[in-house]
Formats: sequence, C-alpha cells, structure tokens
Amino acid sequence: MKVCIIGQGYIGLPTAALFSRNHCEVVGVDVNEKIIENLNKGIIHIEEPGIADIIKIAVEKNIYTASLTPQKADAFIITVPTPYIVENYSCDLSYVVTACESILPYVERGNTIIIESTIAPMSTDDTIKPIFEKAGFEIGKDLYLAHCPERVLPGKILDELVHNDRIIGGVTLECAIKASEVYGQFVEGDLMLTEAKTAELSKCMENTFRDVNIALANELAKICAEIGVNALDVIEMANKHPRVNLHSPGPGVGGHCLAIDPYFIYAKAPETAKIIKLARDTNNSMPDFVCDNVKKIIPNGKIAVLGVSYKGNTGDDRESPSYEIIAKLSGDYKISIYDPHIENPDFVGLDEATRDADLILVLCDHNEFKALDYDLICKNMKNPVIFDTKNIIKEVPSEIKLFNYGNLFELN
Ligand code: SAJ
Repeated sequence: MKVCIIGQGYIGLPTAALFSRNHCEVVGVDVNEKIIENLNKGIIHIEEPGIADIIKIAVEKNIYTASLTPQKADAFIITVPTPYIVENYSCDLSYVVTACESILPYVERGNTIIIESTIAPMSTDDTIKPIFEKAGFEIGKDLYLAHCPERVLPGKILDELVHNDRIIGGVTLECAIKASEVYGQFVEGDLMLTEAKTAELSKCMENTFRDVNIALANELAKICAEIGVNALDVIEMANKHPRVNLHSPGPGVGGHCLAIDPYFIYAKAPETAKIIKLARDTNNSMPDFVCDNVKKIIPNGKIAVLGVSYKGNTGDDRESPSYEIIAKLSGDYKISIYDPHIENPDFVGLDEATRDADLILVLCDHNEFKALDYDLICKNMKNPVIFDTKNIIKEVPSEIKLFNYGNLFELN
C-alpha cells in the first residue's frame, strides 16, 4: 500500500513512521521547505520518542520520502492543523480544505481519503465531501472518504497510535470499511466503524471531557485559596473514592487540543453548550489567577520562569498559558526563562535564570524540575521563594519558601 500523508507535524510524522515501519511506501507532504529538506536527510523536527530512528531507517531504505507536493497513492491522510476562528469560535477548516484541494490532481478511482485533523461535527459531510464530489467522484463508490480522529498522548504517540482503539467514521459504510483496511496496516487496537459525524463529535467530546474536569480542579483551587483549605489535599482525599477522579489544577490549559476542540462544539450549539463554554472561560482565567498570586508574593523584582511548554517533558509550546502569564508579568517584573525542552536564544540556564531572582515561578511539570539544584538556588537568590503552579516540587530545603495550590490562602 502507498500512503500520502499531508502535514508532517506531531501526528502526520509519527503516522508516516508507523506506515513505513510496516512496509508501506510513504510520501510525507508539508508546506515547510526546511522541514522537507531535513526529513529527506532523516532529521526530524519534533520531540517525540522513537520517531527519529524509524524515519532515519525509512529514508535510507527509500520507503519514506518527504515532498512539497503530493503524489499518487492508494490512501491519502490529512493531518493538518484546525485552529478556531477567534470571532465565533468555529472550526477553521481552511488548511483541511486546501489540503484536500492539493490532492485532487493525484486522486484516482478506488482511493481512500482520510481526515485525521480534529474537525467540528458535520464538517466531513457538509464541507469536505463536496470538494471531491465537485471533481466528479461519487463518495462510497469511486472514492472512499472517512474521518478518523487521532487520539494520542504527546510523549507516547508511537505506542498509542498502535495500541489505542480507533474511531473510523465513514461517509458511508463502504468508506468506513476501506479506511479500516488502511489502519489495519499497523493499528492493534479495535477499529470501531461508525458515521463521520459521530466520529467528529466523539473526538471533540473526549477533549472537552478533560477540559471540563480540569476547569473543575481549577475552580476548586480558587475556592480553596479563598476559604483557606489545602486544594491538593482535598484532591488527594477525594480521589481515594473509587469513582472520583478530580484532575489537577494548573496555570491554564494549553496544547492544540483541549484549548481548542471544546469551542468546535460550542460554536455549533452556543445556546446549549453552557458547561463547555464556562469550563473554557474558567481555564482561560487561570493566567490571571497566577499573576494575582505572584503580585501577592512579590510586588516587583526578578522572576525566574521555569518551563513554558504546554505540558511536561515536551518541547511543544502551542497555546501554552505560560506565554500569557509572562506577557502579563513582564510590565512589572524582570523575567528570565529556563526551559530545558525548548531551544530559544532568549532562554537561559537555571543558574542565570535564578541569579538575583526574587521568585521562581514553575509553569510546567518537566521532570527536570522535580529535583532542582537547591544549593545553586539558595546561593543565587537572597530570599528563595518558589511558586509551583503544577505541584511538581514535593519537598524543598527549609530555607526555601514554597507556594503551590495547597497553601495560596497564606497570602490573603
Ligand atoms: N492539564 C491540567 N490538569 C490536568 C491535566 C492536564 O491543567 O489534570 C493541562 C496540561 O498541563 C495541558 C493541557 O491540560 O496544558 C492539556 O494536556 P493533556 O495532557 O490533558 O492533553 P493533550 O492536549 O496533550 O492531549 C489530549 C489527549 N486527550 C485526552 O486525553 C482526552 C490526547 O489523547 C489527544 O490525542 C490529544 O489531546 C488530541 O490530539 O486531541
């Protein structure tokens, strides 16, 4: 089987790696020339365990090629971003539409087209299907079209792509069957056949479930700061109940999924999707909550920010609330940033970041922050204070004052 994958990002590239590892010929298409040039040398641009080795071998064996333009193939998979439109929160399908149009000259009867990008309910039927129908194809007969959302955790993408169950949403049953043959090349989880619109809403709802639960944890953190209770203890105690799983509060919700997908549902039914919107608003309010508490700890001075990725142990900083927090604080404070997972000429090491700092502000739960060099920190900071918004630091020497969501009420 030959597969052409449009978009060589966090999902497209690992997917390409798995097809090529399973002896399928793969063409990985992207609009970024530099990325294509590097991929053809076997150099990858994302931080994700296991991918680099597979791509390197696949390039050497000539089974994987990166290209700026699509090629004829048996199956086409679209894995391009779907941001939301700021004015009305609806799903911006423009990259998906452009990707579909870009493959039109290469598509032939009998091919399977799969949209993996997260899209709002009804997008496949209302927007994507007509693109191929206008080109003269009858869907379900000449061409098979399906929406098969990815559902993987960054950092564990390879494993989850292989082992997770997969939703296969066909425009018709034939479309779903054809798409399941494509994933059958490497997926070991169940392939669950359904309609495209069910697949679309299931994917959006998975991430909404998490967003709403995180909002509940964030609201709890605010309540506890107000009424003088340790929020982290409450979560630990409540979670001993066999059917309770309170999530963790934090500086806000980032990433390309949880911070976006709930809006796709909200935009479809704004009068009805009340909890979904409120959860988004609550999570969006967390950067302000962090800044307000920083101001209570120190009114001015130097802050060493630790971690700007949207989540721990990844170099992905898309939609990261850290940047909003840094922007909000930078008027009143001198900010230096240390993030061992992100290459940025403006970022510095732990030593430089903490030198003469008045506060360490932890915004991300990278493993490196679990056990910091406290001797260095005590040497560099006159009165060492840490505000850990991710509860990654469990213990500090007695000369360091640690704030987290367990004791913010002390600042009132
Ligand atoms: N976060 C919290 N508290 C928590 C959990 C997470 O504040 O208790 C924050 C994180 O710090 C981060 C954000 O939420 O800023 C999102 O992190 P995440 O790990 O929950 O989710 P993603 O965006 O990395 O991955 C999700 C996954 N979806 C679900 O778990 C339902 C993944 O399976 C999806 O494939 C991915 O979105 C996606 O592509 O949609």
